[in-house]
Order: sequence, then C-alpha cells, then structure tokens
Amino acid sequence: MRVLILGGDGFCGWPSALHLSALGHEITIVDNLSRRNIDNELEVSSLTPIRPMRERIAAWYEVSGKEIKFARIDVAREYDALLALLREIAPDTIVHFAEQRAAPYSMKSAWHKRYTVDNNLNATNNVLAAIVESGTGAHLVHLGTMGVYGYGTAGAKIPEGYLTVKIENGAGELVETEILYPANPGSIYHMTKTQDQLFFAFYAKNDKVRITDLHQGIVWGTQTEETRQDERLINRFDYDGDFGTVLNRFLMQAALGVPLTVHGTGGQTRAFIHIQDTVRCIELAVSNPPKKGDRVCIYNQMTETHRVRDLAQMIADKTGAEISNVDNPRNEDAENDLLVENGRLLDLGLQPITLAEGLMDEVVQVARKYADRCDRSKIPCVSYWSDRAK
Ligand code: NAD
Ligand code: USQ
Repeated sequence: MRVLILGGDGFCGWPSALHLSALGHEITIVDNLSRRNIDNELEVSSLTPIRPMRERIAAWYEVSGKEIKFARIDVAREYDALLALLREIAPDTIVHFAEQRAAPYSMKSAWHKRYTVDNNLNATNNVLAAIVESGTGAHLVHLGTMGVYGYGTAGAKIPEGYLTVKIENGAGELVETEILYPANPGSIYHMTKTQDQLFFAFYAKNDKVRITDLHQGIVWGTQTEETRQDERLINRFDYDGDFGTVLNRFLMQAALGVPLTVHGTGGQTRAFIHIQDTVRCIELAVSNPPKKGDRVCIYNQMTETHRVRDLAQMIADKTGAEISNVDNPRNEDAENDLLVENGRLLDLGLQPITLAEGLMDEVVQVARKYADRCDRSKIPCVSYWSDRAK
C-alpha cells in the first residue's frame, strides 16, 4: 500500500512509519517539524538524541534497504501543497498524527490555546477536504485520544465510540438510537480531539470518506523493534513538564534520582499503551479499513488502566525513588475510576504488552544512558489550567 504518515517525525509517527515500511508499504512522511521548533521555544530537547529527518531516513535505508520519502508541509496551513501531494502519490491510506498533542502546552497562555485550536482543527479539516478534492478515496486513520470521553464512568465500561441510548419520542414511546459517547474534554488540546470527531462524522456521512479514529491512551516506552536497530533511528523521549507523559516522566525521574512528581493525591486513573503496541495498532487499523459509506470506525487504543499514585509506588518500590505529591497544575478530578471497552483491536489480533519489569527497565536504561542531556529545571509542570492555580 502507499501510505502517507502525517506527523511522521514525532514520537508515535516515526516508529509507525518504520514499522509500516518494514512490512513493505511505500511510505511518505509529511511533517512541518513544528514539534522540534516547540522544543526550541521551550528551551528543552528530547532526552534521546533524535537525528534530523534526512539522517533518520538515510539510516533506515542503510539498515533495511527500504526508502521513505519526506515532504515538509504544514498540513494546517499549506493546503495546496497537501492537495498536490495527494494527487501525486494517490495514497491508499493516510495516517494522521499531525497535531499539537500536549495538554499542558495547550493551556500555557491564550496564544497556546489559539495555536492548538488553529493547528489541530485546520490540519484535520484540510486532510479531509483534500481527500475529497483529490478524489483519491484514501482511508484516513486518525490518532484521537481516550481524553475525548473524559475519564469518568457511570459504572459501565466506556464503549468504543458509540453509546446506545433510549429516548422518548413525541408519542411517549422509548426509541433506541446510537450517539457518539458524550465528549468531556479536560484541556484545550483534548477539546480539539472532540471537535475532530464531528469533522469525521460529517465527512463520513456527506462524502463517504472511510475513516478510522483511534482513541489512544497515554503512550509509554521509547523504542520499538525498528527504532532499536540503529542509534540513528532512536525515538523521541519527552520528559519536560509540558510534553513528558506521566509514566515516562516517572521512569526518567527514577533514573535520575529525583522525586516522582505525583500531581495532588495521584488518584487519577488513566489508560495506557506501550509504543510497540501503538505501531501494531496502526498496522491493524491500516489493514482493516471500513467500507465506503460506513460510519466512522472507532477503536479504544489502550491496553490497561492504572492509577497515577499506584504507578509511582510501583516505580518507587522498584528503584527506591522518593515520591513527591506536588500541587496539581490541572483542573481535573482528584480521584476517578476508569473502565474501558477495548475488545475491537484485540479481536483484530492485538496481543497487549502490559506493564512489565523488562520494558520498564528498558526505559530506565535509556533514561540513564542519556541522563546528562536532562535539564532538571524543565521537569516541573509550570503550565496552569487556571489563574486560581498559580
Ligand atoms: P508528537 O508531537 O511527538 O508528534 C506530532 C508530529 O506532528 C510532530 O512531528 C509535529 O512536528 C507534527 N505536526 C504537528 N502539527 C503539524 C502540522 N500542522 N503539519 C505537519 N506536521 C505537524 O506527538 P505524538 O506523541 O507522536 O502524538 C501523535 C498523535 O497521537 C497526536 O495526534 C496525539 O494527539 C496522539 N496521541 C498521542 C499520545 C501520547 O501519549 N503520545 C496518546 C494518545 C494520542
Ligand atoms: N501527572 C502527574 N505527574 C506528572 C505528569 C502527569 O501526576 O508529572 C498526571 C496528570 O495530572 C494526569 C495524568 O498524570 O492526571 C496523565 O497526564 P499525562 O501528561 O501523562 O497525559 P495527558 O495530559 O492526558 O496527555 C497524554 C498525551 C496526549 C494523549 C493523552 C491520552 O500527551 O497526547 O491524548 O495522554 S489520554 O490521557 O488517555 O487522554
């Protein structure tokens, strides 16, 4: 298959591009390198020494004999270039990772809120409009988030996208229907993903675009089978207060011997998935497109749930790290339970990797190896959800 990977320079996009290339797909990465520029803005860099895109691609060719093409396009702003690329390549599938993905970054200031909304919503709408205008009929696979649902539960498992409800009609009868599970975003970033869902529902209905939306949990780990093959293929490792996600941050903090930064009581329960499973899920989504005219195909892409304080305790027990309960910069429930349906990817053949010592050790080893690249002043999260929290 010809596959475009939008956002293919990023943490999930790069290993996914390599994995699909290893499977024999013809890969073109599209990226505007905005994530690398945000590192410049925040004066931080990936803990791992990621190489420039051309060097990454050349290394992959040396290692695998497979070519990956690269186009530097801003998907949110350069619509004509995107359309021309779609016409030139006529992709069978487009995997869309190209959004600003950090909740704290999206809440930093009015500028960051506006940037996140402009970037993410225009990127998604541009891709959809270009699929329609180019007439390629490409299947769009999008990375959504578990955060579209919020993290609460009414006692039942959160379904994969759609909720069956009964409403009373004018004649007093109960009528059954299906709706998108009610959106409940917890940050401007998460809100853009809830709005993406409406774009997808509309384009699937109106233009019969084939769309898969993957509601992914928090990704942890760094390396995959392919990125491990050469130092120059190494994946990103974000550890800073804006882009570092909780489990990788804790593992890095343990490796450095600094206290684990648990927000509040650490009672937040979240969904997790290892990066190796992310790339496998992308493979499964790419190989199982919905039919033309189908509603949006939604999967919950997560393999396990954990409470933040339990994760911290597990790592502390293993490494002797201290736990520090810091004021929570976010507006979120101090404690929540989370029950999630995730049978659809399992039915397609996903064999989940769960939080295992070996894998956690690997992340700690990676963190130790590059510890001298860490700027400790960038560890605290200093992006606040409201003035009250300052
Ligand atoms: P990332 O920031 O590492 O990668 C995103 C890539 O997209 C970057 O290389 C960036 O330069 C590029 N990009 C952003 N806007 C663009 C634009 N307008 N035009 C072209 N390129 C653009 O993020 P990631 O962790 O790889 O996340 C990828 C996707 O997966 C995101 O949509 C994110 O919401 C979703 N996701 C990530 C996680 C996680 O834990 N990392 C969890 C759930 C969902
Ligand atoms: N947290 C801590 N200490 C830290 C960092 C975070 O206690 O040092 C807490 C946060 O307060 C939050 C939880 O850990 O309760 C998760 O935070 P996170 O930064 O790991 O995850 P989140 O902001 O939700 O965002 C990440 C990705 C995002 C993706 C989302 C999936 O950055 O792209 O969409 O995970 S999900 O959480 O399932 O919505």
